[in-house]
Amino acid sequence: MSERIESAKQVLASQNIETPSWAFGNSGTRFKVFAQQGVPRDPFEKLADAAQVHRFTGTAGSVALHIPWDKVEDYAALAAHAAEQGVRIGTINSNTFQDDDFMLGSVCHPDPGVRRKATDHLLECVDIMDATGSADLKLWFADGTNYPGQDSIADRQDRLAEVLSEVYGRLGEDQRLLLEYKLFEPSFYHTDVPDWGTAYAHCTELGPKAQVVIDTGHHAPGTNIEFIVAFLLRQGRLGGFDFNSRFYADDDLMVGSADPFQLFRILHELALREAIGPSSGIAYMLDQCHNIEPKIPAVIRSVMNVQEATAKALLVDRAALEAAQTSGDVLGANAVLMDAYNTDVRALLSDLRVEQGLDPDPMAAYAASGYADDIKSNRQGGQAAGWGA
Ligand code: LRH
Ligand code: MN
Repeated sequence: MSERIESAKQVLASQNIETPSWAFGNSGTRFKVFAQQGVPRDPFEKLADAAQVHRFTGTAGSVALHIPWDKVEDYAALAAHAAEQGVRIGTINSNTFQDDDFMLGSVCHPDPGVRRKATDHLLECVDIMDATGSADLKLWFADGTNYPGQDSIADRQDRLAEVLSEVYGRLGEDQRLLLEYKLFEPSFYHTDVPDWGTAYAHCTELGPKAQVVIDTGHHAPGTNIEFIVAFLLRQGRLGGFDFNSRFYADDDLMVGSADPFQLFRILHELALREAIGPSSGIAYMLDQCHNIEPKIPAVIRSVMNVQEATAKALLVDRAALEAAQTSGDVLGANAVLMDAYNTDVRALLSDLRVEQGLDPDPMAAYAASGYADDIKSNRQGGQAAGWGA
């Protein structure tokens, strides 16, 4: 066991969980956005808040941006600011779901002029990647229909493929396109990229620089997400995760808060294939909204939840598991996994943090830092950041 603990610590020390700039801004539901005090007013302040998560966890060294929510005059200056804060700019997220012209779709819209507008936004996002040094462009499309007959499902796939091919052609040597799927919302009859199969098919059609992103909140209830993980890993098409959790739909709650066992099962499939560390090429990202809870502590807690699930997955006795699996020992195999899941890894992670020169308790350390009070008192005036929906 001690050997497994030491190798687990090495992998955990290499883990990076990318935080989303929009998690630090105001967010809510169609019913209400409850504004919070001290919320960032621009991308520079969002990066400063994200840097606090890295400061206390040591595991959140990159921050995903969302365009235009994080639009600035000088992206190189923003990247320099990130470096000063001890983090770097990661994935660039496009947004073709808030412009009035995109009511009937963006890249799948019947009107070629609207598709052109959407495509130009995606190409602008690649220009921003060149300026920030980002490798990944993440594409999620709200595109779909609300009523049967509203549009041709097949024609929309042709339109999507055409746009994706143009954007793919624009990517630089070391850049990737990450395609995210979602079952429904805001479209309620069909969504043009509704599931992993559709995303996978478009990615294989495009080429090796196109990979699939799994947002853990984007599946039908009861979906076995770890199967999708194992399948895409085997195909070499798993580009990344948008981690969050949900009880019902795309609730965007803290990862691991609704179903920590599911998160463990997902990390188990990744650990089995040594696909945890940065060398795996898998972008581990959070995609969450903290509608009623304080935002920076919520992101710190989320990073810790991923670390705990990862640590448990790395403690699985692989030899015993394989022996039980090959001998058809159903209960034995399940017991090996449950032993790891039922292992309390909090002491292991506290020790690791101390070895990394960090406070063993990131939540308490952040609370004691006084940062929360500072931003409440210093961030007076200006427009608090949000989704601007
Ligand atoms: C869509 C989504 C997508 C983002 C948005 C913030 O539901 O998961 O990843 O662009 O949330
Ligand atoms: Mn997402």
